[in-house]
Amino acid sequence: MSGAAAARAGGIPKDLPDWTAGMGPGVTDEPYGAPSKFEAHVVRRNVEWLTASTESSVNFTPLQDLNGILTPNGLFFERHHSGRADVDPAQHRLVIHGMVERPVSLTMEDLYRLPPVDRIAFTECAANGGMEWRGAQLNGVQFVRGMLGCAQWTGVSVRTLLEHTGVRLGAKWVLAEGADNAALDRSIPLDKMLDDAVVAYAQNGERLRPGQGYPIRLVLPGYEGNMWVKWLRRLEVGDEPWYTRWETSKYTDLLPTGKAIRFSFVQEANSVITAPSPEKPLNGPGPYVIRGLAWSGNGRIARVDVSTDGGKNWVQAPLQEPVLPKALTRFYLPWRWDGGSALLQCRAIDETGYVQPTIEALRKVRGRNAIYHNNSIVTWLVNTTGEVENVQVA
Ligand SMILES: Nc1nc2c(c(=O)[nH]1)N[C@H]1C(S)=C(S)[C@@H](COP(=O)(O)O)O[C@H]1N2
Ligand SMILES: [Mo]
Repeated sequence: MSGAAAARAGGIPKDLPDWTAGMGPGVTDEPYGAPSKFEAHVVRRNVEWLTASTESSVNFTPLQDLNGILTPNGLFFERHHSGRADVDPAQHRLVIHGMVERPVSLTMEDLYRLPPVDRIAFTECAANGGMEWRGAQLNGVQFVRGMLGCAQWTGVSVRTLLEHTGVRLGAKWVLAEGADNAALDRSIPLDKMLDDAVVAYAQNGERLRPGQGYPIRLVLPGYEGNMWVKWLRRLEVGDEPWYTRWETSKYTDLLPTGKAIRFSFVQEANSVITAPSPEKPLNGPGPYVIRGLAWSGNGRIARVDVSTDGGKNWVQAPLQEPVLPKALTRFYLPWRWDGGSALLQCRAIDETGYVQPTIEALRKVRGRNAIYHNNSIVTWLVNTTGEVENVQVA
């Protein structure tokens, strides 16, 4: 349509708006760009009552407002145990020692001179969804599944680093330790480290943000976020796990019997509808698109099913390319809302054949007092007003 035709059709306002009537700022006012002011509501949020302090806390990614599979760096959720460390890369070192032939202390410059890899992978806190074990509690996709982000990570593969140092016979585990005040440390199987682990210095094209571990963090595709040590300063190779305080007190999955699951590193298949959602209500009957995300720490998403009647009937949702292993995957399903109430659900099936469970099925195994690894099906109740509510159905 031409401008004049659009104006006749009522498409252009009679009074020229400011942005058309005059010139905008030039190219020097904003050396590092920021989103439009009209997008000011798209921010990370925390839940005040969840943690005693904001230093040992979490903020959540606004999944409801994002598109595609990559999370903008400024909106990537943050989970810190002693606040966000502000590390000077010139002073920072990565020490690799223990059962290696040639221990090293690497500068950031040393790392940058090694051949890099780029890997797209999701990061998910093991506590994602953890507030929902006893019942639906938080009304929003941001809070129900927002301890989640996905980025293209660039850095040096741990395999390259360990080829450099050599690994002694009998080595089986690697301890990774952070330089923040929490000095978070976790034991990681050597096989995983040699498979696809990365010491990353960049995220989505730019250097890591301080909140994501600047200048370097460990990337462990498919594994729980806690093991992705930020502000990484040390890798120690050994023959057994260390059972650090993070492994024995926190980040342990307790069963109703009182026993603990010994190792539960992988984030199993999960999915959520990002719209319609509590933050994205419906505005009158008619055509909509059900938008969602699916992911699995065990590989690629093979299929996503969507239900509008609380899991009685399912239809397969088309997956949007790219469908990458251990990365967020998009699905879009056109849907006509008739104005009646509906129970929206999605469930992910990954390439291992694993099917995302219902909350009831998961509770049978894990009880109601579990904290971590709640990857159960999320249910949104669409009311006849178009409002959407987080509920759980048996
Ligand atoms: N050094 C250090 N690394 C850390 C943490 C921390 O507190 N200190 N938090 C961990 C937890 S629990 C999670 S879920 C992820 C979160 O990564 P993000 O903040 O980049 O989203 O970082 C992990 N790495
Ligand atoms: Mo976490």
